[in-house]
Formats: sequence, structure tokens, C-alpha cells
Amino acid sequence: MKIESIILREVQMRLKAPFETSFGISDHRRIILVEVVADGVSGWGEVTASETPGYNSETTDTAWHVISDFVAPSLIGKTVSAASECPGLLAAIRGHEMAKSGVENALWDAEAQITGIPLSRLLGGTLNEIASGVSLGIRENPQSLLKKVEEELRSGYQRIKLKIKPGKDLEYVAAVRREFPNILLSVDANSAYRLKDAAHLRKLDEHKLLMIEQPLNWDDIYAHSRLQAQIQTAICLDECINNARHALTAIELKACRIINIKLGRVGGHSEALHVEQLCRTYSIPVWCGGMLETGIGRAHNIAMSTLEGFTLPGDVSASRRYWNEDIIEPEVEVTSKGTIHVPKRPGIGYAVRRDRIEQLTVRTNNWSSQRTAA
Ligand code: OSB
Ligand code: MG
Repeated sequence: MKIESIILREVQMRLKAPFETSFGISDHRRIILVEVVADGVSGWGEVTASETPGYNSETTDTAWHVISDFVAPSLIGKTVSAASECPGLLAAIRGHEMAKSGVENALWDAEAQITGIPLSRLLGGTLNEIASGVSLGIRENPQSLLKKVEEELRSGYQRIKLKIKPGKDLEYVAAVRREFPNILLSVDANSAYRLKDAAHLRKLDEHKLLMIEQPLNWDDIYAHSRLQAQIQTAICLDECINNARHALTAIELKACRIINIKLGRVGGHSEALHVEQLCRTYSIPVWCGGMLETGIGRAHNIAMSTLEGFTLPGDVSASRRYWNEDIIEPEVEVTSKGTIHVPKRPGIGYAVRRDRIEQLTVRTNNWSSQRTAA
């Protein structure tokens, strides 16, 4: 495959409702879409960086800079035999996994289209439908959270995850557990606690949670290993895991019993495959996390979730939960059983709505192999 052109677009989209996590409230998204043209075929990827450096250190603007000044110039005009060669070509760029992931994943979509197979199959996935769960932002009070949980369960979702932070935790979890004694329930703190809060976090044990996601510092695997030894609830690491080396460290240190794989956070499909394989070797269940993606990022998440190691419902939900109108066709839909059908068409398997993207675009940048050669 020859990488003939790379086109960056920043789109701005309003979320249907504000989404509150322990690090802030998001009501609109500034998202970088990446189009990579290889052998005449357009592949699409999405950069999952947030607007602020509250989840990890990347932002929409750092990703724009790193792709524009380093990633795109490293790839334009190159010929590769597979998208899996991408990380090798970008090895000199430290960190900035989300920036690299948006570009690498676009190349995976192009490769699957050129090969004429669904991206899920190119990755080695086998499932025809994946299990879907929801992530619920922090609410004003437990009553309004209960109403939301009930609504999502009625839609069929198989697992409910509650965002928590100090002061908005035990009371909320207890209320949901009392009302729904048997559902798969988990919580996500996005690094809002410290090791000295261990006794407080231990009070979650009685609620039979599937997991507590990333309770401690975003980059502190060691502290999580100390906490896991003091609580029964399984810790799931999200922010801490940027690659398979981090996953191995976490597993060996017993810092978690579950890992959330996000394509952006680990740098793209190639590294996600390594993390999945490692976790399978160690019998650590994995699931696919979400970053309030458009349909393009969602489609990549669906393809990855078809791999054998993804044994828990992910945060991959219907387009309509976040958007009035998505940028793919058809939109991602969830069945009454809480599953998503994996598309059978080549590539990501959804049509990209160029007209709508055009309307939403606020800036672009592009490279073509001719320009580099000149
Ligand atoms: O930690 O999983 C997270 C959204 C933004 C930043 C971090 C996280 C989340 C979510 C949303 O939980 C999951 C989704 O996209 O549905
Ligand atoms: Mg998380």
C-alpha cells in the first residue's frame, strides 16, 4: 500500500447532554478525523483526545500539532505491506498515542477495504455481535441517576457503569444496587482517589461490583497494586495502560484483575492486539473503553471488540446516546438484547457521510505524496 495522501479535519459536535466525570464536564467535542488515501482507497480514523488534558496528557490541539509536524511527514509517500508496520515507522515519536492511533487506524480501514474484508476479520476477530454496556456521567442526585439507569436497562444494555468521585460515590452506588440487585454494575473514578482512601473504597465491596476502574493516579501502577491487596472489588486499569509493557507490569504487580483497552490510549490497533494477546495469556479479561467517539471511532471499537479476549461488555453504545446525528451511515444501533451487530462490509463497514463532515469541519490540513516529492 502506498500512502498517497493524509487529510486532517477538525470537526466540532455538540453532545446531546453534558457528560460529567471526576475531571470535568464535557458538552461539546472537538474531534480530529483522519483520512488516509492508500492505493486510491480512503480509510478513516478518529483521534480520541479530549479538549483538555484531564483524562490523559493529550488534547485535540496537541494531537493536531503532533500529527501535522511529525506523524504525517513520517508516513506520507511511504509504501507499507500492512497497517501493522505503522508503529515501526512512528517509533521515534514518544507518547502521543492518541495522535498516532487516529492515523494508524485509518490505514487499517484502508487495508481492510483493499483486501475486501471487514476490519474485524483483518484484526483476527470472530464475533458477529458484541456485548454493549453504558457509561453514565455523574448526576445531580441519586434519584436522577436511578431514572437514567432504568432507562438504559430498558434499552437492553448489558452492563451499567457509574462515574464516581469523592462525595458522589457510596450513596449513588448503594441506591442503584438496592433498586437493581442483580445487574452487572461497575464504577469508574478516573483517578479521583488516593491510596489513603483505601478504607473508604473498601466500602464498595459490599455492592458486588464487577470492577472499580482507575481509582488512583492516572500514571501510578504501583499504588493500584497496593490498593488491590486491600479491597475485594476487582480493579480495572484504564488511564495507566498505554501499551503491552504497562499491561505486563500491572499484571505482574497484581495492580488489576481486568484491563480496559482503548485504541487511542494504546496507540492504535497494532498495540491493542498486543495488549489483548498478553491479557489472554494471563487470563485477564479485557473490554473496550470509549471516549465519546463519533461513529468512526465507534466502528473501530466494534471491530476490535470481536477479538477473543474481549469477554466483558464494553463502553461501545449506540450513536444516538451521544449524537443527534452521527457522521456514519447507518448509525450504530443496539439490539434489545444489548448487542451490536458487527458489520460485514469491507473496512470499518459503515459509510462515512462526507457531506455532514464538511458542514462540521472547522479546519483542515493535508499532505500528498506529490507535494513531498516536489
Ligand atoms: O474513563 O472511560 C472513561 C469518557 C471520556 C473520558 C474517559 C472515559 C469516558 C467514558 C465514556 O467513560 C465512555 C463512552 O464513550 O461511552
Ligand atoms: Mg475509564
